[in-house]
Amino acid sequence: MEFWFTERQTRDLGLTFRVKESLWVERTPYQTLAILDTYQYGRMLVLDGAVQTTEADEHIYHEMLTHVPLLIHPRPRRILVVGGGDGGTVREALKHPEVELVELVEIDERVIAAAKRFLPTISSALEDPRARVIVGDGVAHVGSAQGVYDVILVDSTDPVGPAIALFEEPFFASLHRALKADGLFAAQTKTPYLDGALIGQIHHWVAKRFPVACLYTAAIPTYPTGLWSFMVGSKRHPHDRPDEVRAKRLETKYYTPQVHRAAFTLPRAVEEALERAGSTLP
Ligand code: AG3
Repeated sequence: MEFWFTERQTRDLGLTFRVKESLWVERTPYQTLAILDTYQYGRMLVLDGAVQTTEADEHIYHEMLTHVPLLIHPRPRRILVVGGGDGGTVREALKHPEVELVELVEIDERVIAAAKRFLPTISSALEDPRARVIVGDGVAHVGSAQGVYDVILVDSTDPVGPAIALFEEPFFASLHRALKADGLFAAQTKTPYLDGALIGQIHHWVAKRFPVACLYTAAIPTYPTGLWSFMVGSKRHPHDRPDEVRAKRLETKYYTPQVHRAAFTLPRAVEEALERAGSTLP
C-alpha cells in the first residue's frame, strides 16, 4: 500500500510526496498542523495543507532568508524573527558571532512544540542562550517596537489566516519604525511565477519607505513552482555588498557571496512586473 500527500498549491496545480509515515496531526487554535515523514525529502512540517519546511531542503530557504540580510548589515546584533516557530531561521542567525540576541515571535505555540519534538535538527537553536522565544502576535510585537532591531526576518506562512496582515502595507510601515536608523529587513514573498501582482505591490510599499528595496530569489524544490522570492528593505546598507570576510566563516550549503549577488538578478518578466506595479500604484 502506498500513501501520497499532495499540497494543492493552486486550484489547478499540486506537488505530491510519497509518505513513509504520518507522525503527527493536530488542529491548533490557528491551523491544522501535520508532520509527515516522506521518502524524498525526509520529515516535513505542513500547515493547513501547505509545506512549510522539509529536512532535505530547509537549508536553502533558511540560509537565504537569514544570511543575505545579516551579511548586508556590517554589525547585526539584535535580530527579530517574525513567525518561524520551527527554529530554522534562528539557527542560521545564531551562526553569526556578532549576533547578541535573536527574538522569535511565533503566534502558534504548537508549531514550536512539534518542531522541538519531530524536527530537532531544525529547532535545536531555540534552546540557545542567545535566543528568546515569545509566543505572541508578530504584527502587534513589531507595531509596538521603535528603533530597536538591526535586522528583522519575516519567516511567515503564505498570506492565509493569521499571516494575512504580514502582507499588507501597514506592516511594512511598522517594520520601518521598529528598525534602527541603519536597520534592514527580509521577508518571504511567495513565487514570482504565480504571485507577481502581490510581489509588485509589496515592492511598491517597501520602496516608498526604504531607499533600498530589492527582490531576490532562490530555487526551493518543495515550494510552489520551485522559484521562491524574498524582499529586502534597507535604510542604509546596499543589498549587493555582502561582507565576504564574515561569509567565509559561516558554514552553509547554499549561500555564498556569489549566490547572494546573483540572487538579485531577476528574469526580465519579473523585473517588468515590479516596474509596472511601481508606475500604477498610488
Ligand atoms: N515559510 C514559508 C513557506 C511558504 C510555503 N508555501 C507553500 N508551501 N505554499 C516557511 C517557514 C519555515 N521556517
